[in-house]
Amino acid sequence: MDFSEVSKKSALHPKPAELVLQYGTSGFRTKAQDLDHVMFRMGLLAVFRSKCTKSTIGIMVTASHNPEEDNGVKLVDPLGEMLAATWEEHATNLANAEEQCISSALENIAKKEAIDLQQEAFVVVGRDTRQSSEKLVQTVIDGVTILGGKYHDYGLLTTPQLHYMVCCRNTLGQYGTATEEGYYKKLAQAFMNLIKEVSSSTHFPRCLIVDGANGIGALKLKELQHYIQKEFLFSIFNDGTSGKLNYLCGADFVKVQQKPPQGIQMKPNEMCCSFDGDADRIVFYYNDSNGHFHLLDGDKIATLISTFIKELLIKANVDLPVAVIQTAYANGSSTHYLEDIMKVPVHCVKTGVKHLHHKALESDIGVYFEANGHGTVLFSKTAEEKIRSQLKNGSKEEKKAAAMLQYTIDLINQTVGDAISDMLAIEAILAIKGLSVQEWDAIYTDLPSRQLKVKVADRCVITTTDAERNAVTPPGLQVQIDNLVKKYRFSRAFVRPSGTEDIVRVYAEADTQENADTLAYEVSLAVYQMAGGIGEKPNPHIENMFNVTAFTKEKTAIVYP
Ligand code: G16
Repeated sequence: MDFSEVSKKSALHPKPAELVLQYGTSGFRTKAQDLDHVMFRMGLLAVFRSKCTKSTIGIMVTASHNPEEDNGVKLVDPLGEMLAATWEEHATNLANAEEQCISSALENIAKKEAIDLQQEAFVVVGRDTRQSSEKLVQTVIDGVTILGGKYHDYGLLTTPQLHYMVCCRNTLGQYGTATEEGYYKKLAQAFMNLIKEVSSSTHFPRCLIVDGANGIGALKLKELQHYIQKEFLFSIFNDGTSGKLNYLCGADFVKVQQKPPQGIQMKPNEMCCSFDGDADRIVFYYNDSNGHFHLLDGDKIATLISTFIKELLIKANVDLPVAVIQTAYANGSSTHYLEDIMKVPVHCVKTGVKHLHHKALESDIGVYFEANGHGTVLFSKTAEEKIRSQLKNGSKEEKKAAAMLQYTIDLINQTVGDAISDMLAIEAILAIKGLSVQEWDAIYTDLPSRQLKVKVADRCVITTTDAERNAVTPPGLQVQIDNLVKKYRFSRAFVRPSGTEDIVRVYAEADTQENADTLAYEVSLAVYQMAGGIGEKPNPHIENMFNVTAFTKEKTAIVYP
């Protein structure tokens, strides 16, 4: 095929000199002004991927939790999952190819993947509320059309909504109807079916305070409200009408800073939640009567959901294994509770939902959540069939539990972590189990933890192994971390280069908040000194370290049985 037209068009979307980008944890992400060429080229790549898989492919323009001035792009594979790892290399090569090499870069991919260039291609596109997103979508469409691909532009969507659309289209509607209305109706119906089982009507309507991170999630939640009016009322704060996207609000802010977002009104003991900028993450929290902040993150969500599913499986008399997938960020107490109390196998994988999703597929029921609130549940075909069969053949009680499992399957967005779907699932589970947020929180007590960021000249100097729990390079860093960890009880720490921001992330946990904070500071200093730190040196006063502005209250030490 002659790619000369592509080359001509590509010249209108020039690559900034010397800019090299990597397909990171979740696609490309950097300052919006540096992304025009990437968007065009990802339009091209999506057409190739569509031809190769003979399926619809999705492109989401978003930088999720990053600041407003950043942007990014995520490619969505046929069943709504993240782009196949083998294609990430093609994406990186294409994004970094010099202008005169675009044709040969495309030819290489076509050859390597044996792409039938005559095959039709279809791409669906969505975008978040960032100012830069609309223009960048136009550039994506330029890339798609120059290669003869057809497209549908959904306009404003949450990232999980786009994943859902892709899956619906490729399963010919089996997964749902590929419209926003289809999405809302599916979730609302499943939620209402599930809560029908709640005996007392005093639990309704459910009311929840939601921090929309000034992003797309707030808009979409308002649309969902029409479908779910009587059962569930949302008070949405940070809805984008005045504040700045992800600024002092949103799931990432709340999780990392361990404090409530600005711009919301919290009463004591009232449950609140925060979405991130593209609504694929959620965390819950409340202030107790003494004003102490309590965070219920992805680990607590995974524990509650897996407990609920396990209990229903027993009631339905369906024998299916449940596994939980976590990352190194999972709080030690959660892993201990899941493995030793709940007796659920737990697997630890690298950060990035693509890794968790992949591992979860190995289990009949795979519950995966990152501590940052990004996650979902995957049910294998076997699992779905066994549950359906019990719907027909079980006793009355077994049928009821099987029906509830079926509604849970419908409620959960199995394509990717989805703040809206996860929010409904948690609300339904709390109502069904008659649990308050305090009772949910009390299932286990988190070990105090701290996350920090360190700026270095080149974050790639840090490489890791063992699901990112051990640093391989720079030499000597891990020995240093090990020595620091030995100073504290119940302690653990690791470092890894972020795949979405130009920084190194540091995580530490220990028996007290003070020790976790000190350990995080000491490890940050080691990173700064041994991995080429730039800018201000890490500061022993955590509140002075960038992006961390306050201490959290002292938490009690954990004593394991
Ligand atoms: C993305 C990924 C998540 C990951 C997060 C942070 O989230 O989808 O799996 O945990 O980035 O990644 P890192 O620590 O490498 O920067 P989102 O919500 O920003 O798309």
